[in-house]
Amino acid sequence: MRLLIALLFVMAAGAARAEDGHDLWLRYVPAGAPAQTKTAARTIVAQGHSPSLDAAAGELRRGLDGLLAQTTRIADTARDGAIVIGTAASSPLVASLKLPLAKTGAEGFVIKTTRLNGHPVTVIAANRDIGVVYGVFAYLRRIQTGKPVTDLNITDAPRLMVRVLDHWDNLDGSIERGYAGASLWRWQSLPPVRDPRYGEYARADASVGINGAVLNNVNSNSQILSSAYIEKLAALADEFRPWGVKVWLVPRFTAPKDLGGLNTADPLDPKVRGWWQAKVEEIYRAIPDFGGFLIKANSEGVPGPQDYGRSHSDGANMYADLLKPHGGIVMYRAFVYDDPGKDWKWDRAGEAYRIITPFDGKFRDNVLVQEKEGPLDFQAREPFAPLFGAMPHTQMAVEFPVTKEYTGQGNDVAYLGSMYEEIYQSDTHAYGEGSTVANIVTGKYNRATVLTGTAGVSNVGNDRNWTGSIFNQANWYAFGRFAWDPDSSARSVGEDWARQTFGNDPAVAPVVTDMLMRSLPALIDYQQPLGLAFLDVDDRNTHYGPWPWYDSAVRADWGDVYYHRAAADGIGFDRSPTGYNTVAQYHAPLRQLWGKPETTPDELLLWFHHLPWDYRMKSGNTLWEELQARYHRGVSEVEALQRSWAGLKGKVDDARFDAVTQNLAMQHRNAVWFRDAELAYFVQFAKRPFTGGYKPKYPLDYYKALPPNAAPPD
Ligand code: GCW
Repeated sequence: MRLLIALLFVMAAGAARAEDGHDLWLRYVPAGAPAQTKTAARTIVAQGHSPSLDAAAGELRRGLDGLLAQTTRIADTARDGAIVIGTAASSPLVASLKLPLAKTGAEGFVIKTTRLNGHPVTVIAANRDIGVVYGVFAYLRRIQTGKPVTDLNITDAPRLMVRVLDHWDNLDGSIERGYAGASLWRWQSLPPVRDPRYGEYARADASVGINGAVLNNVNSNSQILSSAYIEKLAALADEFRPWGVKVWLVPRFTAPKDLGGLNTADPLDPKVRGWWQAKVEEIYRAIPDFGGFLIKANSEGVPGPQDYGRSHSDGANMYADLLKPHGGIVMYRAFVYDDPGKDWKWDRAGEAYRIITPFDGKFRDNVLVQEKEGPLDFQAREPFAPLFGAMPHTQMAVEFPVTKEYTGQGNDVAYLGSMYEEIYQSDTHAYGEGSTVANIVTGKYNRATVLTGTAGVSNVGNDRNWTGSIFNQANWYAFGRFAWDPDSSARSVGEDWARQTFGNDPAVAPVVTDMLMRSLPALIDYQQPLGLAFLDVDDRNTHYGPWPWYDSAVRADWGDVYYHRAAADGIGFDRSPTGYNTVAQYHAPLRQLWGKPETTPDELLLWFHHLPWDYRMKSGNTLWEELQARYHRGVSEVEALQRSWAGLKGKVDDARFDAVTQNLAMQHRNAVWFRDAELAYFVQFAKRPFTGGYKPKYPLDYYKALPPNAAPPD
């Protein structure tokens, strides 16, 4: 009876609290899995203390209390059903068990059901304290997702070492390409004021295995390296540390001039090196476990070594040498491209390959060369970047978008887990069949690999729900899960997110999972079908909404017309041997397959080819008909998402239900806007009738007159 009353109380409290998304996927409400209640423990045995071990014990207690509607106590002796957590060093009980910890490295863990002094127990153990934190999150995830917690024998460890979220946060609190409010970092009140969200943020990162945060924009400001800021960074590092999240920075190449008063920033100048050395030492005095530097240089106007006649490897290696004695790492971005026509051999999509491949094998062993997932710039769909298959002696890392600059921003449902899977599973053929991007970045082919990693461009801001919308949380979640295991499946990661976020109701989680899986293909269809790209660039640089007519950027390759090349003779960008031949950067057989329209998948057709409007597609449609069909499919898929979600009314709390309903209504308008404005524009060149009685809702001039940043028209 007492139990029943307690249960009812907890359930009522759960129902009454506002579901505003702030809890993310760490919603510890009764999991709706009665069998679990019988098996999970009421006692946590935690011997030894450290910030991470205490965080792990606290998290486990919070999780069990919430999920199982119980009161868990923390003890230091085992009893029946207890959960024993710790490392061999922290816990004599853990040390007394023969656990397969050898395979779990510095961050992995073991979860094992066993007996201890005659008592049946579950052990969550690791070599280091942070592994215990990850093990606890993995255990709680099992309960949250309705998986059994009996008879466990799990060993798990991350397959990439560096798993950072890259925040494009400016020091004035704004976020470049951020759609979830302002920066979480309140620079002015640091270090004395420790906003609780700093720790909450790091906890969420840890729950999906993210172990670093790059705190400032890649378009950086030297001030972050000033002594005043280093104190602030140290305060943040303190708040993150229990959760295993290291602080990283983007140094501005010209800081020795901007802050140090030197007259050069030449990386080979001893004075410049000396300045950086002192700075690095100052950082490590304040933050002994500082992660390292992530660097954008000589790209889009950001200064770099080439300004002093030095190379990318000169720049990267200067930092790498200075960080090395402290265990620090350099992530050097390959997102570099020059002015159009200057030295271009291929088009802009060929620039990273042209500029970076000469440096293969020239970077220090604490450098990761970080390339965006595709060769251009975070478009909803791109082929994988050919650089991944062209750097056999370099430790490569993928940079993924988590923020949705080109994929619906704060509003549209677009699950990027699908992109992460597609890219990681892409076969580069660089080392024979099966040379997937996942295999390359985990070091399968490069014997010299001592370092692996990935970076995701963060979508986190100070919005109550962290990411601007509920569904955008899934991308933060998926980035972490794929960083932990690049061979993850988008569907199963998505399903975990759905269950953790909305519960295990069989009428809800599968519907949400299905929505996730349909969402990115839908967005691609209504926004950039058949391999088109950059149809959303406008003169305010907002990247939301269709602006296919835009051709007045300061550089042609910063406009839309340059990319789609719609004209009387057809549409698409010719990267085949008859055009820019950028396809030659891919290994056989892709180079040959993608070099010809007949053997190029529809998804990438207009990425690699410029084709006549009457080109006959595999479907039997002409290109003009197929283009329309894709736009229509995109719109109807959004309608399907709306219907799926509407069916969850009453099964999902009202607040989150209403919020997502509104997102979908706007997404539908956005999809119609893209379809109608782009087809109204393209028909001028196609000069062929629309099919099936379709007509864009408004004339082209209406769309052209809309101000950038307009809400999608009704
Ligand atoms: O996609 C472009 C963005 C820029 C960004 C740049 C980069 C931070 O429009 O806002 O700059 O990529 O990745 O460096």
